[in-house]
Amino acid sequence: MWKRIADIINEGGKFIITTHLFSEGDAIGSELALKRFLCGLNKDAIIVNNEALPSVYHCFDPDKDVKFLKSKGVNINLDDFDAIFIVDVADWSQLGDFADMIKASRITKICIDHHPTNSGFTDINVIDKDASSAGELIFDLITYMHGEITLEVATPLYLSIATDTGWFKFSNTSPKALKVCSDLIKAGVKSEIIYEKLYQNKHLSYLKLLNLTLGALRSECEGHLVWTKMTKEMVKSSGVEFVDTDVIIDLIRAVNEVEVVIIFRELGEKKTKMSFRSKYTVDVSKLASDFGGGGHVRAAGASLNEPIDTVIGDVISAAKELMEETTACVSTGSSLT
Ligand SMILES: [Mn+2]
Repeated sequence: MWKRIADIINEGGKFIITTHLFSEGDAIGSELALKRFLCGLNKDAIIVNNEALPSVYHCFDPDKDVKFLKSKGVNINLDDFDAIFIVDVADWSQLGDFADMIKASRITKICIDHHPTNSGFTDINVIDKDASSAGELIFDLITYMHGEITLEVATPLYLSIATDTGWFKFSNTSPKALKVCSDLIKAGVKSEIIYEKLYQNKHLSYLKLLNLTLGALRSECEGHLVWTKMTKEMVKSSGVEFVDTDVIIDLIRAVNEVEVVIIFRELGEKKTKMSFRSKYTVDVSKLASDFGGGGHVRAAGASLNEPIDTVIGDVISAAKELMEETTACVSTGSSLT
């Protein structure tokens, strides 16, 4: 699985790494770990994303290695590179404006991903839907190439695995994921500090946004489907800089009868992003795919170029239909054994 990629790394000298829009822990952790590994092999490697690094992740990137495609001074000619690594990305649409530029170039395109909806859209695809995270796959690549798991590589890899498993709560918390994290902690990773940097540094404005979002909560299917929206006005009036929807999703999912959670986020007059989560029965990746997105059975997302209120109507109808099909309106609960 890794041989072709290892050959390309060994034979090449200059690489570029990118990830999806709305980059989060797994995306950024995978990029940083891969870059640091490649630089350790005396290769040139740069990270270029569609958007600036969200401020909550700045502490993981003290050297400012994550570049923003459209910022001044970032002038990329893809033909100068031996290959591009596209990590944690399931589909071209997740790459925003960068997708057309990548598709138009002759650069060797390598995708390393774990989303089951990934159809293998690049030249070389390593897609392992059983991997907890893209970071776990980067760990595999490094160990395949007999690379050393230094602390500077281990920290972003831990960020990847811990965030994508919801801090070891979700069903992708596999023996392998825990084994890899055990190795990462042995390499010196400080789990509690990563947690603190990510989740315990919020501003009071965050509670204001939480209040507004919870105030807009709606439920359908006798409470099995719960959704809310986050408009630009809500974000602006609360004063939040970086919107972290995961905490809100977790709060809603804590309610016993909730099976599906949907958060609609207004990004522009005609741009809406959706996050889907489910607990036991509903495959939300199907729902996301119906609206041009993708993801996992229990966590998926999509973006549409339509106003938020139009999107809400369409998506909620589709969600209710899917829930009826999967008879999820009757909560099954789950068993420890
Ligand atoms: Mn991921």
